[in-house]
Amino acid sequence: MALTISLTIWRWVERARPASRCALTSCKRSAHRQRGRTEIGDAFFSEVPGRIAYGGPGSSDPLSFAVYQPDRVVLGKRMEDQLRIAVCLWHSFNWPGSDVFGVGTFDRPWLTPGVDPGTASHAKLDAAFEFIEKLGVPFFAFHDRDVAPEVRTYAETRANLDTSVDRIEGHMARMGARLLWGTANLFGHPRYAAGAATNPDPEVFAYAAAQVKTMLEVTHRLGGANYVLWGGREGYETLLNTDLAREEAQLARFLTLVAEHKHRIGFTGTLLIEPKPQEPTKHQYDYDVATVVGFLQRHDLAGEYRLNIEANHATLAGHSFHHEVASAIALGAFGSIDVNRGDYQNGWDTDQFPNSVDELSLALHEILAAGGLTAGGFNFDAKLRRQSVSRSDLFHAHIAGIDTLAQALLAAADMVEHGTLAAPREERYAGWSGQLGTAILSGSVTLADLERRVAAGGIDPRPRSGQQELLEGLVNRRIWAVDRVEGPKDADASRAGRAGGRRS
Ligand code: XLS
Ligand code: CA
Ligand code: CA
Repeated sequence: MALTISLTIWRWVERARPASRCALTSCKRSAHRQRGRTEIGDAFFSEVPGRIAYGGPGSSDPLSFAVYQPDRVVLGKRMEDQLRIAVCLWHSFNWPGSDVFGVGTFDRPWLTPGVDPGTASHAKLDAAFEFIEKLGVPFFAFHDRDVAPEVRTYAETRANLDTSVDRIEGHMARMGARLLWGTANLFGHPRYAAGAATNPDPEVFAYAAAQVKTMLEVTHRLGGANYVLWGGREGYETLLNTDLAREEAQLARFLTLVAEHKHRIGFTGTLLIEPKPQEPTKHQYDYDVATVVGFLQRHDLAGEYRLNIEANHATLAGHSFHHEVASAIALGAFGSIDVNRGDYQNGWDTDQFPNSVDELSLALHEILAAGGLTAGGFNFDAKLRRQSVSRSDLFHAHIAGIDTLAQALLAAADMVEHGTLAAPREERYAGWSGQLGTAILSGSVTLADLERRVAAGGIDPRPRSGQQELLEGLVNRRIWAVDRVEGPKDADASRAGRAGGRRS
């Protein structure tokens, strides 16, 4: 019985191997190429025969984009370059669909216990890159353990990681995919139960340092645009056993070492910290944007790190996503986005795919108004619901999320072009450009000076409307007015597009 199961798995894994390993598959692949890249490989997602193309809002084909057009120019940049979309390898390929009450529900053969780790990791990577290529987005992101789960020794795990990175490099070269960010998993293994850098045991700090050094170098080797540090278990379960001052100093030391190593190896990507207020620990030190920026400034690290803001983490912190993005921009620390959503009813980190144009439009408006993304992107750190067990569900989730993002981009660009919020904001603060405002800000007046002016009767301010409802209405008008359609408008465009789908 056990033998039958492992043989079935082995056969599946063999089928999932890339074309270059099998003469027959190679022949099929070149035939596909000759047919205009209608079909990509024959591996895992065979239900989706080719690249997802733009079908327009009228298309009845759910495997087409209704809004996202990589080449459509929005505020002077291609949509693809404005959004810099990434697929994450952990939720989509390394999570079986388990929860605290039940086992995995998804069809992810490489996660089946007993499969040789190397073979499983290769099958996983091949499926992941097949997905990314068919979805047609430019970036991906991964943790070390997504592609090389821990085995018996550090050396063996490291060797497996190197083999996986070779394979990733091959896929990147083959299809032009790019790494938005790399990161190290410093939270899954039991050694990290009490944190990594903030652990009471310096040996755990050292182990975490080894992992980050390795992944920083891997990210550098793969040309990654950023490196992310999410404070996995950097926090506490109870203050009864916790020395807050020590743990803050340890975390600062760790982040300083990381920044030093970045410069030592010549990595030019951006170091990003990802705030989250709780989960898995009761209290996480990187609570929210303001907390992290304060920490960085206290330890003279503000010039080294920016922030990766996740929508669901913002809501867990009791903020809106809009607030966290606007705060990071205002504090000069904005870096990148993990795009997803939570559930307002339960307060968990549900990591659902985004579906609200209204919410994303406001965050995107802040980003565009500040000049748009540079090294950052929109990483789909989002996961399917456990009942979404079809392979095609992963496509439907990403397509719907990407279209939401694209529609929000159009609305945000429209607001920037119309000065919908910039003009009223400027008018609201106009007094600060006048004689009194500039005198206060330049430090040329004292409290006593100001009191004298008020007492002399020269200053008698009247309340003015904040115009909130007016602005809410104006924002909605821009969201409703935006033109989703450019280029082919009929439903058949999706099929035509798929037949000749280009990689952009
Ligand atoms: C978990 C975080 C994590 C980071 C990467 O809540 O979102 O997935 O993005 O380690
Ligand atoms: Ca995240
Ligand atoms: Ca999350």
